[in-house]
Amino acid sequence: MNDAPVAPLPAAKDFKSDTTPIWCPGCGDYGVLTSLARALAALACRREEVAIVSGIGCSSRMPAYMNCYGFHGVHGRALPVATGLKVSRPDLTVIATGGDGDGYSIGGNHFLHACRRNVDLTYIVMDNHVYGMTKGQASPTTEPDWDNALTPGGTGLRPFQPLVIALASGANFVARAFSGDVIGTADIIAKAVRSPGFSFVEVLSPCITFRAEQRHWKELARPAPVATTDDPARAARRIMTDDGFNIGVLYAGDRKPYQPELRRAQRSLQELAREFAL
Ligand SMILES: Cc1ncc(C[n+]2csc(CCOP(=O)(O)OP(=O)(O)O)c2C)c(N)n1
Ligand code: SF4
Repeated sequence: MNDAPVAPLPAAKDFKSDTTPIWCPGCGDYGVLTSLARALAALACRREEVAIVSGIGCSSRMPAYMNCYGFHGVHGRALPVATGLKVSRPDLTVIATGGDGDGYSIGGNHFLHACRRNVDLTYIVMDNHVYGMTKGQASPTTEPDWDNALTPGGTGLRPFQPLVIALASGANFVARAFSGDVIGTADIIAKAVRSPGFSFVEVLSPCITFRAEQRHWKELARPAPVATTDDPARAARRIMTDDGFNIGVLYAGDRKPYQPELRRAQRSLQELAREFAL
């Protein structure tokens, strides 16, 4: 009989690392970090069972601030890495995190196909409608008339509709959250992780440095006045006609997640390393 003591489950604070975030004071991403830690504790996860995968950007620094497995990778490539990890280690809870630039510009193609594949992952995008890390360029979700030094007069381009695109591409769970509501966001993240298949959580997360006007999002964000639907067309219609500030789980479906049968590796790691040695 194994009498080894079972370690107590980690609390939310245990999911935060000792690394102090270098985000600007007041950045919305602090709230998302706290929500993510709360959600994992509420889900009774153990630190060694969770992996956070990201690309590049202020929001993509998330793995460094979490105390679990993490992979801070290449710009726009969080989802292919997370997908590969989940299909080869289905026992892990895999969460990809990043920003609107990372996920919808350079990573846009991967976003479509991750929704379509429906691997059992959660993807959290901290959307601030700007490239924060590279000092304020317009992103795919930037309003067309956002006038700044880099895009005088605004881009004039139609903004990307991430939630509708996720629905059309096959995501099995689609939600919108607001970083200023830490408890509500934690609840939505927990539901996303519990939901089988690809779960997409768009968190409105203000960049107070390059989009100071986003401080007003706290007055605009409110619970969606409608219940979660399992009809993607209805969810898409609602999202396309709301003002972008309805918060909650907007769609939850029942598509079977994609999980290929695990096979034994054909090559050893040493063999592969030898092949790539310079
Ligand atoms: C291949 C490549 N292209 C461009 C960059 C420069 N770059 C770094 S982060 C970033 C955009 C980040 O914006 P977003 O994902 O919205 O994150 P935020 O900083 O706003 O959280 C860009 C263009 C890069 N690191 N790698
Ligand atoms: S630049 Fe914007 S997104 Fe980046 S840390 Fe500062 S407030 Fe946050």
